[in-house]
Amino acid sequence: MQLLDRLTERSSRALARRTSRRGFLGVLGGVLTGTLLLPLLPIARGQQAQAGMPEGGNGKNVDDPMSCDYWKYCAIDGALCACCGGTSHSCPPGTQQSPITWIGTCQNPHDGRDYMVSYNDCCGKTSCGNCSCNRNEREKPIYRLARNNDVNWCMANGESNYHCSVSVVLGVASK
Ligand code: ABN
Repeated sequence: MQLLDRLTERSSRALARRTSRRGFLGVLGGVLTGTLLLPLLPIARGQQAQAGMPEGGNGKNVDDPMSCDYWKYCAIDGALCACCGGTSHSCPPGTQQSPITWIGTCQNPHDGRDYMVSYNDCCGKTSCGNCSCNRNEREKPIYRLARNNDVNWCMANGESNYHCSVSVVLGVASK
């Protein structure tokens, strides 16, 4: 037998003596489970945040309507309509704006003034799911309904499916 063959056989037999089938299956199971669970770890969500679509804003893209950091979104909770075929203040085609809303007050970083903002839900299509954004500045508990953002305002619409949320500036808040 060739030298290489003998060396390979000897090292394979030595490896087989040192390891058991059960041990090998245990390690293999651990590796497979770890691989499956990896996407669920917080690392994945952290990367999404760096891509400009955080769950809550981080103050970096205050002028970008497709970013949760956009200044008008300071009290929004939902999918941004700007990422769903609409704009920051208009619903995507095929959806209807909810007539009842929740109201927030956001400070415009460019002029330092406070603006009243209406957060309307867009209704009539299944959830868009893009650019999910949850910011809660000056939000009030649910018993102050019009100041709480965790409500499906499509409930008053004929078609109560929630699709996404817009933010409409109503005016400057007076001091
Ligand atoms: N107003 C946004 C929203 C819709 C459905 C459920 C919770 C929050």
